[in-house]
Amino acid sequence: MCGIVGGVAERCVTEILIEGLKRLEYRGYDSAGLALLNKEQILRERRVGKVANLAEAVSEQHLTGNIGIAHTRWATHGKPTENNAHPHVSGNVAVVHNGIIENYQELKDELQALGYIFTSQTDTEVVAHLVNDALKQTDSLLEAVQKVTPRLKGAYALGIIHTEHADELITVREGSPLVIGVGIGENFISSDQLALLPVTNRFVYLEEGDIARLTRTSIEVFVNGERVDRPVKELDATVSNASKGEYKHFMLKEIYEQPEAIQQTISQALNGNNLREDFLQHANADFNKIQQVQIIACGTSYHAGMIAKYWFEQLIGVPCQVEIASEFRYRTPVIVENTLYICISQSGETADTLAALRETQKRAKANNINISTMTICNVATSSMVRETDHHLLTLAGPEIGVASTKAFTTQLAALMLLIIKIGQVKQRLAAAQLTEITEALWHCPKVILDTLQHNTAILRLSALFVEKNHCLFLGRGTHFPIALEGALKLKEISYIHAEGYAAGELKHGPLALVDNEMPVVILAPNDEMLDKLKSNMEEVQARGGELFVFADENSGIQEKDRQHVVHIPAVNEWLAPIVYSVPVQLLSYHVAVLRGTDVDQPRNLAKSVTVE
Ligand code: HGA
Repeated sequence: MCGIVGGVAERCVTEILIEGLKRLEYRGYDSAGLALLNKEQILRERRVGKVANLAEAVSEQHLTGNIGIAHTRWATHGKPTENNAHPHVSGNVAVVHNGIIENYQELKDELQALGYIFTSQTDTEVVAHLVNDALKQTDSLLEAVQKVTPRLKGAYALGIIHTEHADELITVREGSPLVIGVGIGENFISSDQLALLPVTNRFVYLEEGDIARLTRTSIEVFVNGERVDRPVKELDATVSNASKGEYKHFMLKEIYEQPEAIQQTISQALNGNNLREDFLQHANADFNKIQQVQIIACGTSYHAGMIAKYWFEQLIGVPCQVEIASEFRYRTPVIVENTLYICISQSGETADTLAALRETQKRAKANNINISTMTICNVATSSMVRETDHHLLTLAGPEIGVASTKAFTTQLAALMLLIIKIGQVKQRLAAAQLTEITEALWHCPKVILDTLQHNTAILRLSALFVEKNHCLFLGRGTHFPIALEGALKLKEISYIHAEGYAAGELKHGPLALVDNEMPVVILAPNDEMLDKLKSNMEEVQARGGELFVFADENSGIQEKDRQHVVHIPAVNEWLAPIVYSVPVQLLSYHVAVLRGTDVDQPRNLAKSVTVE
């Protein structure tokens, strides 16, 4: 999604802004731009494509300034062109914006009637003109912005500068993430703190509705015109700067980081084969009360939720529903007393999931219904963590590749820890089962390491996908969501059309697609569904389909004509979906590299989907 970086300093901020934008590149974008104030002039440069193009233009023209705003755009309104790239300028005002102004057309009509000329098709440009217009009534840039924001419908984060206020930067957070980076004699803004780590590790996390005025030496935050205090938080120095190290792509690095990420995630909860006493301790009373679980998530996180549904119901007998957030938030679902609502999101900022959470909380409150809310995410400072009763962090470290890998497998580990916890609080988990699962959790990083040893075999198989246009992924039980996840990974980064199916559904439709051009990926752990899965494999082979099977080493499934097999080390049945995620990630990765796509920033996609 779009990124914002801005700064007000004594030194020139050009390099800081460009470096910040580079750090936001992983989120996906289509164009970039910046505006600097210099001698009461706005110096603006915008380019379609990579930040490197912008950096080149900026350095050729020696653009300097000690206050500026910059942006990577992921178009929602208007094509990815230079004219549509941010910052947008009106008179002496320059604006960058993340999010969507839903009532922009109405505002645009009004502004055009007043004589304002629009030079882009974006929704954002109305903000620049509105602030410019409001400055006819006041000399204060802050007041002008405060006048404008009540007129904007939708979700937005803004950075605004003005030539006649050459020492201040105004920022707004309303439904789209925005943090302030606190420096010494300089202050910054960004939509993601990662962008500001080279200049500070001290942050002010704005809340929805906050408007802030930054100068070099001061930060003032306002809500409805009143000054409010927002604490400065120091970030743990271990939040590492993102670099690819020895790996060609972030995605590959993140695939290989999974054993450690899972180990970290487990370590926060387990002491040997027991749960740590302090693990989610403050949630005990709520967990005791809950009668059912509703998971809300999008994309890969939704697949993690689907697997958790099997676990919640089979392991501890707690009914569990899972729903895509963009559907849940708009369908007025019945809010049921004593339900635990779990939001799963890598960033903790996913717009649809956050909106679904807020809607649920609002309706529960209005109707006096007792519910609990919980977040599973990878960012301790995220909005979801702040806005739910409880949270459980995946300790995966920053995930930069757009296609989620380690965030997904650590979400699964976290969900299993949560299920153990709820099972224990509600006395639904036998001691023997607790030991079986905790032992298997500790063993999981090693099984993943052993699975990663098959990388070369998987690379060899991936060459057979390069020319294909379609692909099916099949699995049963907890491996049905892994089939969906495998298909999602393949389409996201290799652009091959792929579908995931529950293998039992094959004969109800997708079998019609199978011919000798159709690769079919099978997930075959050694579980009670194995024999049924073998029958489904026969059905595919009988129609000429080519099988690519990730099979348990003890499954009895062997290589034969048009049946390629990679044997996966034996793994506890409950945790098998975590391990079987790895070969499908590697397969998608290698196919994408062979097809020459932009693996870490696939076309049209973005990390941390902060617009609806
Ligand atoms: N609506 C604006 C900004 C889009 C955005 O925030 N994307 O993540 C535009 O289209 O320029």
